[in-house]
Amino acid sequence: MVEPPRFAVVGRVNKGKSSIVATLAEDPSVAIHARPGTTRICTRFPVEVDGEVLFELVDTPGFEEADRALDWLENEAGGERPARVRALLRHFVGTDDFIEERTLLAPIMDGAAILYVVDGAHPFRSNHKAEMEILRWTGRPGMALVNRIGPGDHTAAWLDALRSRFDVVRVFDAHTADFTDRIELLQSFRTIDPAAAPAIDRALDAMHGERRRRRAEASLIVTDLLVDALTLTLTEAALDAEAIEQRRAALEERFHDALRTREQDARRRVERLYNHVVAWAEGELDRPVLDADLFAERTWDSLGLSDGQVIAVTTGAGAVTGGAIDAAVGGASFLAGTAIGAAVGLIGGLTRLGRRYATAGPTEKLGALGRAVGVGDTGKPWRIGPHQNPNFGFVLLDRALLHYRSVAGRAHARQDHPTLDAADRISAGLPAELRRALGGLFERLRREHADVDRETRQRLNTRISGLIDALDPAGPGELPGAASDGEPGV
Ligand SMILES: Nc1nc2c(ncn2[C@@H]2O[C@H](COP(=O)(O)OP(=O)(O)O)[C@@H](O)[C@H]2O)c(=O)[nH]1
Ligand SMILES: [Mg+2]
Repeated sequence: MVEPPRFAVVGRVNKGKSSIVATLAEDPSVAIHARPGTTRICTRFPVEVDGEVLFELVDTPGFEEADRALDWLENEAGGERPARVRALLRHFVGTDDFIEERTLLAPIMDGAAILYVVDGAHPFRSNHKAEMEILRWTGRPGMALVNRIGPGDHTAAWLDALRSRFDVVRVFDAHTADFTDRIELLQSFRTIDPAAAPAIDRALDAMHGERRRRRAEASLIVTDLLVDALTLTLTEAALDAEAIEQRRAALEERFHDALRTREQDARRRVERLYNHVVAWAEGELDRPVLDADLFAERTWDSLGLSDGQVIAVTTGAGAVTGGAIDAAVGGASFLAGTAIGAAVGLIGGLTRLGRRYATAGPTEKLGALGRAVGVGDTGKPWRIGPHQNPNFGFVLLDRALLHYRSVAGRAHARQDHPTLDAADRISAGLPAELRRALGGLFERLRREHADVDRETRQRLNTRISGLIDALDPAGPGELPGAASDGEPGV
């Protein structure tokens, strides 16, 4: 079996070495320090797929005394350059001299390739030359990465200085690098370390396979969420209509909470899939990762379909229309009945769609309020749900896709919280045919809520996986073109 290649990430303290390790290893547990740390040890981070180590990254302490170490190499040691570096490692064993240098050079002399990290936000200074020179003396293949921490930009000067000393020089941003950047970085190593090429090729294959597997898994998670949320019903004890009305707000909250929980669970699963689960500190896990709550008005104003598109989808699919007016609850966010019943017509439909997130059904329609399992008879339990708003599935889908895209494209070095790009109505930009297909499937789920057939689930998953593939920041595809069907966009 081929040894997995090893890369030692070296440079000065606080230049983003650990951040680069975190991003390349997809490991948010790498210690990243906002202030110069005093790590004096190397830590190895293996990159594995299916239990096989593909390559290994070594996080190292920063250079401290490069000038003096180079001076020693030049004047005190003898022999070939790599032999002199080895002599330095041996000579100071058990002393406090050159601890950082010896610690970071050890894995390199032991066969690791070099990833030299500099901060492009700060100027190149001649005292960096000693570090580069020592690394060159190791005789190991090396690549330099310019990572910018902060607003300054001295990248051009750095590139000049680095190109004369390293086989490959790249700009690599630990905070924004995505899967494609990581792949390209590995590919560069192929060219400078031919001995490692077969192992790197296998690593590249495995990483692509893993990325595909994750997309397929993410599609299933989002499909499950939609099926669960669109078919959700709760049962409330037998109460008379008056008692139900009094508890209306509480019931709605209970229903919404159950939906929120499902959404949160799906998000956690997607985050885990992409190794992001530990990025959120204890306690913060409960906080929605993307700002607005599922039932915040802001969410409904900026996601899902426009009212006009909803009408088109529902009429086109013969979906929510069709006479099931028995239990209209006026665009309410819960309870049985149709948000826009057959009799409602376009104008009424739009008015009702305005009430997207809160229950506002008139009291006289209370009979609909839970469409009791036995249609409102006292003495029988009430059924709450499924959610009747025809836009609900689209809002949920948009939120799931935005969350997925932000997680799948997120560098593991980042410690901030991702935010929702609320301006991005993904559903609204899909071709009308696709919107109608999705609307039809959503309606079918609502209708079959008690017993969803496999085929409906599979058809939904096919559509979702097309979207997931297209939205993978490192994925193979583009989203189907923007809507061009002349339907009202607002
Ligand atoms: N904005 C930004 N900050 C970064 C980047 N890389 C590292 N940092 C920050 O720089 C600081 C030092 O990073 P760290 O990886 O611990 O540096 P190390 O001492 O070289 O291992 C941390 O606060 C990081 O969050 C980057 O690409 N962009
Ligand atoms: Mg570090």
